[in-house]
Amino acid sequence: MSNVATRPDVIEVDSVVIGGGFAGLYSVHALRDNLGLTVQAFDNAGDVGGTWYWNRYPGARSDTEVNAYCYFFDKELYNEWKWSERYPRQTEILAYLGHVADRYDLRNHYQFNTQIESLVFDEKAERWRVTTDKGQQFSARFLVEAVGLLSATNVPEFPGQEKFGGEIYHSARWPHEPVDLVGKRVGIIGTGSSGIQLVSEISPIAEHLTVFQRTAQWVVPSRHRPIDPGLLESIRENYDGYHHDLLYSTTAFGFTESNVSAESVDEATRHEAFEKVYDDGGGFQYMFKAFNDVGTSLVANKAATDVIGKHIRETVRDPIVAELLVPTDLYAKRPLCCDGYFEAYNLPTTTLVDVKKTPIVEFTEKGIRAGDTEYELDVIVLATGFDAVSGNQLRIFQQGRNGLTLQDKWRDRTHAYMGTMTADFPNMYMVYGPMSPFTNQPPVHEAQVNFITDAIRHTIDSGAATLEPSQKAEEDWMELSDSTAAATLFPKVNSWINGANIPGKPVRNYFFMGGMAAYMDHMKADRDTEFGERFLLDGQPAERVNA
Ligand code: NA7
Repeated sequence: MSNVATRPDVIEVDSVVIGGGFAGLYSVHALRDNLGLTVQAFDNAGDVGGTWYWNRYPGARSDTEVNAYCYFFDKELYNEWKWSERYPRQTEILAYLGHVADRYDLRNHYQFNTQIESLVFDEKAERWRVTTDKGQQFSARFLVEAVGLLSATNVPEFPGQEKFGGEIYHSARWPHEPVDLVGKRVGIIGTGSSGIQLVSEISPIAEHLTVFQRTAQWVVPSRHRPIDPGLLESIRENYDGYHHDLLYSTTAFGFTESNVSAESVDEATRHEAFEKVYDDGGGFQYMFKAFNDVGTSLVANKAATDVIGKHIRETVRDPIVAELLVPTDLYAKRPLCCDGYFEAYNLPTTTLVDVKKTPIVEFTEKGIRAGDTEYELDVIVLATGFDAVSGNQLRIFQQGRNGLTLQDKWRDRTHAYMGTMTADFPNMYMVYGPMSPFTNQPPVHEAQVNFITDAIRHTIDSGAATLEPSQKAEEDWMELSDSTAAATLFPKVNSWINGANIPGKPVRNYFFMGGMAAYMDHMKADRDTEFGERFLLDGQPAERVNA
């Protein structure tokens, strides 16, 4: 399966790719087939799949409609793979990524079960020295870090954790062997995307489910259903047009986004429009399909949450529980959807614990003590999320020019150009690094890998050894990204989007919130100027090198 290096010395390759998810697999394909480079790829998982390799928890599925949650680089692939549901389960997405790895012969490039420990730029050789946890050393001219937006797990330590006599699992490190939860007393900590899917799936089978909620979430139904064959047919007929429209939208979710402001219509019209998208299901759809200003206008945001709040109160029979489930903050986190989530609280076997009022004091031998009450449990599930965006990158020691480490450079905040590069780290590329557009993932991964491929091709064609963004380009991109984020309501709410979920992490903007279409235009501008204005070749302004 892998080409594990057996020689003790340094192995020279053209490029190293880190990650075997959507982004990594396509990176290997593009570097090898579009640029003709030799590629050594790594993943710390046992196989391809990225986030879908790890997130095997009960109920795990994509909450993006699958017609936009897939690759587009090969129309034949798009047409031949048959998805079964509007929002596919983890098993189906993992099978798809396995199919892609086989179809394009990508697995052979990977060395699995391997953690990259350090990436050090050798300024003399103008190459990256890559060290693995197996003690191997590789030397590569180009690096592509496709390490995942939501991959480094957040595992809070609760007092007494070691005393607990039952099983503890993190949602994103779920075992490969079946975990039997039937008839068990299960506790779930966390009510983000993972937690709500777990609640919905586990509540009917557990003897008792106790949900430890710190912050309530605005959740709308997903409305799972088979894929509309008419939709797929229409995409097939207009494949390029559909893909173009997907990329030239705000969120790249593949549905028609509204261009109407909620503020421009009366209250009844607003209400009716939100009810309609609520009925059709989908989190991003709810936020972007009815109106274009839910994420930016307090009026629109309030109208959106009034409708969700009404539905929570109608669904949950116990009014005290219902009130606990209605959030008090703005609707400005990653929008969530899940079928059957609020209904789970009507089961006599589900208990909701508000850990803001009665904090988790400790894990005991028998369960969890929150406030004065001990909840007896057989299994505890930590659905506590991720050190998002920069977490996985910063877990690898990385050193660019002049001994500058990424750990130092990003200490106060992440600095990056277009989510794909960072100044002083030549020939180092990231897929969905910091300051990427806040969108559906697979389409932006492909677009970024194509951009990276063009940048590498330009470097090679120029006869230069290295390319990197200038400090000025990076500062400008940071400023632009910050201004797009400041125009939204997202900075006003704590979540992984702004780093607030991880103690000690800088609470800053980590995204370009200007939309996918604007992002595409920025990539085009760099291509049109042949990576001239905002880049350094061999450490010099590109215009000077080209002259
Ligand atoms: P999220 O969305 O970050 O949710 C994590 C949840 O865990 C959230 O409800 C947190 O409460 C809760 N949490 C975290 N730490 C604690 C502690 N110490 N005590 C109690 N509760 C805690 O992660 P997910 O895995 O659900 O989803 C992440 C993304 O993956 C998702 O948005 C999709 O894009 C895919 P809090 O809200 O911080 O009060």
